[in-house]
Amino acid sequence: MKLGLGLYRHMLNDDYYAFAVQSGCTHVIAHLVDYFKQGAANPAHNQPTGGKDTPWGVAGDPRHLWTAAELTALRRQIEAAGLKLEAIENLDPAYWYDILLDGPRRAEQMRNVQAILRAMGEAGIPILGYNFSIAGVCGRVSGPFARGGAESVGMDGEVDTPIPNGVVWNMVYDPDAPVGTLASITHDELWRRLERFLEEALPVAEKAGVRLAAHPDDPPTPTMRRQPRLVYQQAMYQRLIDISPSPSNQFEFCLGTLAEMTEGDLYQTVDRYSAQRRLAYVHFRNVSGKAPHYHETFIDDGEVDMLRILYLLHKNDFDGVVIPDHAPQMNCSAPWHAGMAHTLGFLRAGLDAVERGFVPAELPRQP
Ligand SMILES: [Mn+2]
Repeated sequence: MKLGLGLYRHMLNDDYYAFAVQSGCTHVIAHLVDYFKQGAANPAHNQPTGGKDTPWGVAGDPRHLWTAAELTALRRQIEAAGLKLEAIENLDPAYWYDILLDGPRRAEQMRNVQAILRAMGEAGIPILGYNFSIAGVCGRVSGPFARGGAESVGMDGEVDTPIPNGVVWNMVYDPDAPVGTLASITHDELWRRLERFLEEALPVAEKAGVRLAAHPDDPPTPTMRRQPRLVYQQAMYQRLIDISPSPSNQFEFCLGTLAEMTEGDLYQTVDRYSAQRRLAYVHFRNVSGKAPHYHETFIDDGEVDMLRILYLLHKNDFDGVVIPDHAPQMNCSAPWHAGMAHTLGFLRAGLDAVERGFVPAELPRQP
């Protein structure tokens, strides 16, 4: 297993690369979507939070797709700093909103996704993380929920406010959309849209040598803002993977999100999917509680035994990248860095432990 750091777009520079190397990382996961553009309730020194039903920010320029030249330059810049670029995390909603919404520009936007997959292959970037979601990551509140009053995010109940026209994936893709809200669709319709997306994207991804990695719904409630969620229980990941046996059909395996789900045994789930060799990379985050009442915690402080998770991944020969997902903000002049350094230190020690043969004392666990 390899240790990496996820960097938001405004963090893709030498200072953050040096911070990653200093923390023991060898890999970077890069976000190219600017989640923070014009976001009223979305400070850039934290994970994108937004408000409970206030979008993160404004999506990018649909006419400017990420090019092979830009992606190659990014990979070289990261390599010059002594790191490897493992994945691009998330598609800009501007590129694919009508794939999520089954709108009039769907065909054109599938060509966008295919062009990006080819560009990534050309640039030598092996994974594209995506989140097939209409509401996106929203419905959360921020507060001093983590140990010692550290600011973190969580949920304090279902969020049912409809999504305004022009918003999808919790970003504004059309600021001039007519007044009104998005009509609800069924779970079956959302799965149909995903299947169609994968049918058209996977052959291109496979040919380009790129793996598509699906993030589960965060937070994992059956519906969010009157729209269905796709993977909101641990067992539902199986349905996604059963859509296609393509080696490019993989998971962006988010432990925090999986732990927020109301059904399933997370240790069995990690064992099951890692044994199927479907994990592209893993988000490490701990939580307390279940959706829709949970909060994010420090990595060593939630309900999940993270050393046991590392043990299971190692047992199943997972050799991909693990990264901190989100961490609580620590009280100092660099709250994001401190939270990440704490998580990375924990993971570095945990990885060393399992590679040296550590087995959790409670295994096999007695009922
Ligand atoms: Mn995640």
